[in-house]
Amino acid sequence: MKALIMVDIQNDFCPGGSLAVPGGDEIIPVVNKIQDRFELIVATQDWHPREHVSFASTHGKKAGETIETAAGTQMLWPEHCVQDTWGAEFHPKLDTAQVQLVVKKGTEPDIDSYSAFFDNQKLKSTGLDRFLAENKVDSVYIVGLATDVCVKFTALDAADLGLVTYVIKDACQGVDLNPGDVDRAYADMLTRGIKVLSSKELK
Ligand code: VGL
Ligand code: ZN
Repeated sequence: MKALIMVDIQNDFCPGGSLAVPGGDEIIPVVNKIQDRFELIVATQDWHPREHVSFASTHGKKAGETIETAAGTQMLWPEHCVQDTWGAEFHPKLDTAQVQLVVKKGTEPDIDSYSAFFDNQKLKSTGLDRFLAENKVDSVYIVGLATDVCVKFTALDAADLGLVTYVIKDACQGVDLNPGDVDRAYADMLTRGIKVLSSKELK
């Protein structure tokens, strides 16, 4: 069975949001269009408590600065995807009617979670691995925001879990905080055996 994983297609990652990915909303028609090729659809939400460790404001620092944590170097971001706020909601144009599981991640105050599977220290699972196993999913198709952050880490963990992993390039958009981050993300993914394809190549 193959599953579609829609990563963090939330208001804060789209134009008008606090951590807007340029053109983030432009992937939504593509994502909506391909949904009918999948029997199982999962969506993730970045879902942070106030004063989350990943927020620059929590540390009196500026976005783009870093701090050291138990999970390694933590990039600091503007406040985003705060639980139960508009910014954390799915983008209103995203079709969520067929979503069978919503995975909320980054919910612990002191640890960030870029991947849909595990926190950045790999201490806790979100339960997505078990859900996919229970549903006999052997391949996953990943789309969403942002290519060089949560899409990448979700894809790398999926591949590590032994799932055949695809990333649909025209259904992802990156932050590119440092120019070249998106290209490097695709290079890392390809090196790990992840397949990158266009939505037009979907069967
Ligand atoms: C993300 C930065 C911080 C993402 C989440 O969804 O790619 N990026 N939190
Ligand atoms: Zn976040």
